[in-house]
Amino acid sequence: MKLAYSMAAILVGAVLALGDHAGIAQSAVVPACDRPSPEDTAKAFEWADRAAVTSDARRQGDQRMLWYRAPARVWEEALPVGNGRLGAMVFGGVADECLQLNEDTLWAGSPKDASNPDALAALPEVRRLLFAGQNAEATELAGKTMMGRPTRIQSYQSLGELNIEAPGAAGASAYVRALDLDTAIASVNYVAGGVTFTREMFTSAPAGVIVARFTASTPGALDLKLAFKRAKDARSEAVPGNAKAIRMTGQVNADRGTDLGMRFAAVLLAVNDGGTVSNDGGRLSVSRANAVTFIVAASTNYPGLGRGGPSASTDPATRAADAATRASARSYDSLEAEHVTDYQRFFRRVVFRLGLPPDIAGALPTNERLARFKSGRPDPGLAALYFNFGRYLLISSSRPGAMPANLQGLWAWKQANPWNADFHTNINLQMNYWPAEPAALSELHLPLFDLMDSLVAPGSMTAKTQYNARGWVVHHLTDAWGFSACADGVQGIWPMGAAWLARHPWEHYLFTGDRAFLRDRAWPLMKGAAQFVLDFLVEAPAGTPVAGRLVTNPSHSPENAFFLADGKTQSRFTYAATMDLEIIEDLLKNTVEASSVLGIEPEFRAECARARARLAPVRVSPATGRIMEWVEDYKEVEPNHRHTSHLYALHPASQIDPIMSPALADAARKTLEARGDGGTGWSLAWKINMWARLLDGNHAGLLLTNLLADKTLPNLFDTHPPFQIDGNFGATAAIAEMLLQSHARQDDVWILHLLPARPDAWPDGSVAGLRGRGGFEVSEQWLGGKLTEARVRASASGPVFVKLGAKMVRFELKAGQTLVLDGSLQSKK
Ligand code: FUC
Repeated sequence: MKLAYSMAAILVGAVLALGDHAGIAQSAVVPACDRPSPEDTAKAFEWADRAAVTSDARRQGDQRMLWYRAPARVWEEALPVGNGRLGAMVFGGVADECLQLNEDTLWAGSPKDASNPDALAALPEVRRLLFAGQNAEATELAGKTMMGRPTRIQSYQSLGELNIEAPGAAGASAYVRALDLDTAIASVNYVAGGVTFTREMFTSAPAGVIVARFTASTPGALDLKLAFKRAKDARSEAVPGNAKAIRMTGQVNADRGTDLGMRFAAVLLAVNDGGTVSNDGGRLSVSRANAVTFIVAASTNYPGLGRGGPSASTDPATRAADAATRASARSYDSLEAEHVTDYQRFFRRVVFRLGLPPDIAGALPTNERLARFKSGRPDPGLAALYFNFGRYLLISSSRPGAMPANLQGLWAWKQANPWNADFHTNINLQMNYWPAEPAALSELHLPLFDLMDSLVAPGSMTAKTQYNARGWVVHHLTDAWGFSACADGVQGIWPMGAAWLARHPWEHYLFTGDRAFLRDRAWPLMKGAAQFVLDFLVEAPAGTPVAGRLVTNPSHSPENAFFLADGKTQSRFTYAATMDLEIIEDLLKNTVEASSVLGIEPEFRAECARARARLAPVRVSPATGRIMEWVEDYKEVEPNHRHTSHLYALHPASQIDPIMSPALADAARKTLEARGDGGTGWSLAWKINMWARLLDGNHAGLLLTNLLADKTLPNLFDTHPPFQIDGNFGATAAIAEMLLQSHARQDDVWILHLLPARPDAWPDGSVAGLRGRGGFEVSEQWLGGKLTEARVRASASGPVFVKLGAKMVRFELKAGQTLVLDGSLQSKK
């Protein structure tokens, strides 16, 4: 068996020349996610059943259920529901239920070209100063000339709250609040005064509304009062002509009277079984009902990504009322059935369980389970729950046609949120989408591509104005309005956002084999991002460590700082930060390959290849044996800094790999060891992916333990702190990466690496439906630390390598065929 992959990178002394990887000709592959795989799903349910504890534990504490014995006291204990566009955080209060509401287009601000026209004239001098080691002078000049106008963006906003009073519910017992990840339904159950009360809440994507059903075991026992609330800019009122409806309407920044922003509306409509419903201005009262279904709809006059400012012709109140009225004409059962079917077509593609009975922890409420885990008691099922929750969150916050998942996904309770709940492009937005392909949620990647499409026009303007470059650029963050300039502080002069984002449509192609997508959507985005970097790269002058090679200037290693050679002066600003070179290497390699696959634009392909051959190399420090983060072996101001940017080549890219480039992988390991095992939630999540790529399951498992124990809120949201959803998504991708890897090829044939980084703490488990590059669907079962069965389903005919430990076997598969393997990689059929 050959251990070296054909695309091996070459290590020359301590210098990496990132190798020339032959282009592959992918045959037409049917998008994997469109195909249900009943056979594999059924198999996984069978495995799951064997591993289930008791029916009671499955119902309550299973790896697909979050549940609690008390209402949420704070937002971070509430449970999220969402349909990509509309979201709610369900608090579950007995006498005071609260649904905190979000609509994913509700942003403050408006579109403006923030490109700084002074930047271009200053650029040569900024570059000269940085090459000359005058970092402070360069920082000062760039700070004055290159920052966006304005420098700051405005925030994604909470829509408000729906408050529900339930008088007479005091003294409740048998309280259970839950979120069922298999149905995407949040529920509240309790007994008060001998009556059993139940609530079920979900956000339907097909109906476009939030649905809440309140029932009681005794007829006429429901007495409720409902009202919308928002801190400012809104008013609540009765809906004209409908006694069973109220609404809240408003406009962002209405209290300022200037810089008026988006208009928004939320409508609540009640459908009661028995009793009466009335409204008193903005308050809805339900009296003596047997059951009642509430429909909440919301809308804004956001015109869509890249379509300019708020639309004057859209009336959000009418739109919301129409959606609510349509849904209210349907029975609760039909809305629920439609919602569950819609949701499960995504969720049930992957079934993942860890552990065998008796799973004591699985029967505990989620907060108690988390506390038990924090105290050091093992609970592998918690990792499976976290993975399942991560998939739930992506299905709930990123649907085709909606906005992409932001820093908080969809759920944000303030009008000015931490980091504006924006789209940060120096790690966070990309991390949100890491699970999309491997965790079989490929279509949910599409909102990211919509955002990228919408950034091409403003990003091209910024590229031209600030750098006189072709293509499109995005710096370290963006918003709903196409912001592409430099934000916040000088760390915002980081023109690599588009170049990093461009690997996402390429990955979408690699997983799905969708050539039409590659040609029509991925290629223009990749080409534009590549054009920008080609024009931005400059030759490092004589006297620099990489003289004669192409480098970026100015440059940052997000958002880290170093000491200059004097050991005292701090700087962040530099040239040729390693991450830039790795991003560009990856982008140019992928662009060359994409143009070969499509058979188009040979001149541009050659231009990319020429630049790629001249790129400054990634280097290993002779002093520390680590991957150098900057062009010189600077000492870090904060050695445990949260960003591990200079290991981009290890993950998300794959130029560093323990098999194809062992020396570099060793340097990456030393780098990770020096960074330490702590960090913000997302930082831990990134490092778990990296340890998985280093095939070190136990170290990956250790960091996952740290994430669950230290950076996980009671509702399983990841915390930076505060709450930031990237860690949820990053760790979900990392768990997939621990179970299956597919980034490597040998002789242009994909390698499916089974259980590449399984920690010892996960001796038993099963996963069905993970996806591998090349259009494969993979299921695995293992017991006592040994693979017992694997199934590989191909979406196109052709060869594949399957690897387990040191063994690798080549198989020829036909489209639609499922290969069933035993624990020695022998075909069972
Ligand atoms: C990046 C990180 C911060 C934070 C912010 C939203 O810039 O460096 O830690 O996560 O994004």
